[in-house]
Amino acid sequence: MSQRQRQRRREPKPARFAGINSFGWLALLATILLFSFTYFAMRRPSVSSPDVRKTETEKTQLVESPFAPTIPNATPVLESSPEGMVWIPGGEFSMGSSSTCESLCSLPGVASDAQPIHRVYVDGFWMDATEVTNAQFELFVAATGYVTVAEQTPTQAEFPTVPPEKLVAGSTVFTPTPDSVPLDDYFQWWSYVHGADWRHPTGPESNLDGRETYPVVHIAYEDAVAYAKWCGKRLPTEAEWEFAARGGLTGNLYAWGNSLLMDGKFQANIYQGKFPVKEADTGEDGFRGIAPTAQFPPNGYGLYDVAGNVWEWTSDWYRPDYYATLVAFGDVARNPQGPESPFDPAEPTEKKRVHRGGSFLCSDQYCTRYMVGTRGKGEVRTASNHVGFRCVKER
Ligand SMILES: [Ca+2]
Ligand SMILES: [Ca+2]
Repeated sequence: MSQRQRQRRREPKPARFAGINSFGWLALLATILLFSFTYFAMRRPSVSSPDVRKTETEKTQLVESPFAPTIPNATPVLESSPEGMVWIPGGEFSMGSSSTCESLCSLPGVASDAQPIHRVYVDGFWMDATEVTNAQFELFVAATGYVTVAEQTPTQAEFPTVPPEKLVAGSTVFTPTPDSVPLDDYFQWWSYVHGADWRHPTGPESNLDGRETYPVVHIAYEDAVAYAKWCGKRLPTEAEWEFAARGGLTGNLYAWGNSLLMDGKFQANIYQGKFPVKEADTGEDGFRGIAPTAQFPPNGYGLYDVAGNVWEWTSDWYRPDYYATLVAFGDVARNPQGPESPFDPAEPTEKKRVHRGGSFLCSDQYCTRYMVGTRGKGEVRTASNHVGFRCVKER
């Protein structure tokens, strides 16, 4: 190879590019840009459409969610609220729970009575901001001399098969077990205690000292109705209760959102630890057992303890198929009052009304019915130390 040949190899080879002038460069650049734009436009959806910005999971949830938005009434409140009550505007909402968690109360299909999700309208009303307290119930009893069901001696007519010596006044009290037990039989941790009543929440040796602001318990349905009537109030329907408990939000698992904890903190008095073992409630939420009212943040309407602390009576008879009945009628159910008569297939002879909200004994281990759309039930003359109530008042 000659010196000239070697020199030519080291020199650049401009000949292959020499024909591209500045116009050519621009054209090439434009082609690259056009190709890139077309390529990415085909791969990525336009950001101008909110729907396609959702992830696939979010889109699935949107399609599958049976909850349509809550539409509160816009009617302003002109008057101030009665003492201790807050205004619930009423409106249209989707009612029920889509939870398919079979561990609810360890009973298969127990959440299915809160389905299908259905559309409901309720008028506005005032609601007690808290569960009715011992101090409030004391005022009622002092004024009227009222005697609760738990304080009355049961009659042989009411309980024909019970031996006469066992017909004693009392109520049902949570009695923790010494050791772990299968969670399929609640008789293991509930006892009928002679002398248990609202003044003696855990039995005759207990009292209300220092418990003025605790929710009143051992209240049968007729006791709650009597108190409400004396106050010029009434019990909420189940639909009113759920509309209020949702606090204006749509389709959430809990009254405050979709996470049990908010900023790492519990939002309700429920149960942590091994249920129902003695001294196993760790009180991680701040309370072992029942708590005074209003110890956790209120929901969007200013209601305290709509989840947990004590179950609350509503005025609806209980039937597991009631929501399906409403759906069959079609359209929006307006101010539903519950079924005409009660029926619980699990205990067909007992007359039960709906309980809502769960209690200090509910946990993810046993009973997660502090979830806002789920339902409870109770025989109307049966009281216990984890069931109370709150009232509503019409405008
Ligand atoms: Ca607790
Ligand atoms: Ca409650």
